[in-house]
Amino acid sequence: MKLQSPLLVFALAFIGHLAEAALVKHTFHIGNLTVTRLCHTRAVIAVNKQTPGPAIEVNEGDTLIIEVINDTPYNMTLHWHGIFQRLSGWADGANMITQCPILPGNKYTYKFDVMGQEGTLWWHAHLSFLRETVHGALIIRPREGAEAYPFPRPYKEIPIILGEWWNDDVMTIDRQAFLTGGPTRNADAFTINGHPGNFYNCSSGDTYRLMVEAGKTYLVRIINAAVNINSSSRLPTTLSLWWQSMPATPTPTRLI
Ligand SMILES: *[C@@H]1O[C@H](CO)[C@@H](O)[C@H](O)[C@H]1NC(C)=O
Ligand SMILES: *[C@@H]1O[C@H](CO)[C@@H](O)[C@H](O)[C@H]1NC(C)=O
Ligand SMILES: *[C@@H]1O[C@H](CO)[C@@H](O)[C@H](O)[C@H]1NC(C)=O
Ligand SMILES: *[C@@H]1O[C@H](CO)[C@@H](O)[C@H](O)[C@H]1NC(C)=O
Ligand SMILES: [Cu+2]
Repeated sequence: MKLQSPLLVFALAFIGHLAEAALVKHTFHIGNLTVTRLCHTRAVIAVNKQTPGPAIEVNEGDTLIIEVINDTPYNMTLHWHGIFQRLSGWADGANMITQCPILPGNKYTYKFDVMGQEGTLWWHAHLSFLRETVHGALIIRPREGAEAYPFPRPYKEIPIILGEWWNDDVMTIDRQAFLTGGPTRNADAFTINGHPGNFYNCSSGDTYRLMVEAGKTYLVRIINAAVNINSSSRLPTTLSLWWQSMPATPTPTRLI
């Protein structure tokens, strides 16, 4: 499934290579988005008014260019989780480690080549708890595209992003934890593609639903974007509940 058409600026023909390496360009406007979950309405920080944010899709060998416009009152960086950043360490997005933050009202362009890796990666904000809602999939297909998968091409590809939701402003919660020296309180809900599911108070009907066609093969790319390690340890339960009525073939994955 094409999640969001990236703007292909132009393709560079690589002499001696079968496939062409493309330049994939995105513009990420980061700002407020009003969201209601568990009967609580609050402003979250989101990319292009979406949470999860836009999925980035590239082929191995492509060059990614992401222009980030920070329309939030917070310092911002974006980290490309799992990207090797060969010869582009400065584009890694680790706040105050590989770069100074993008100040409120400013912009910054990340540019790096995606080399020597394929699979399901993701991107997220790398400052305080902003990654609660500032995250999205980064899908790397083989250089020759989906036709080159080592298995029959699936009918559709679906990213599933596991995350968390707090009823109150996460930046305030994180700040209070910092000031008191205590831990940040646990999330009020786990989410699947931004939705908490039926089992919390006041979440009835707010579920991510994937409609499937019988007899077709779906490639589900699962990303754990949960903020707290403690919460993450409980995620497998969430997942197994969700899949309980589906026959699925497990595929080995590597932790990155
Ligand atoms: C974004 O949301 C915060 C918190 O509700 C609010 O203080 C701020 O004014 C909003 N900013 C914009 C540009 O709407
Ligand atoms: C934003 O980052 C700058 C360093 O580049 C720092 O001086 C400033 O205190 C930061 N602002 C906040 C709100 O953390
Ligand atoms: C739902 O609310 C009730 C009453 O406030 C509380 O006892 C219960 O723990 C809540 N359940 C969840 C899953 O938050
Ligand atoms: C997180 O988990 C560890 C180990 O299980 C525990 O010691 C700690 O208290 C937990 N922290 C929170 C905030 O729940
Ligand atoms: Cu990361």
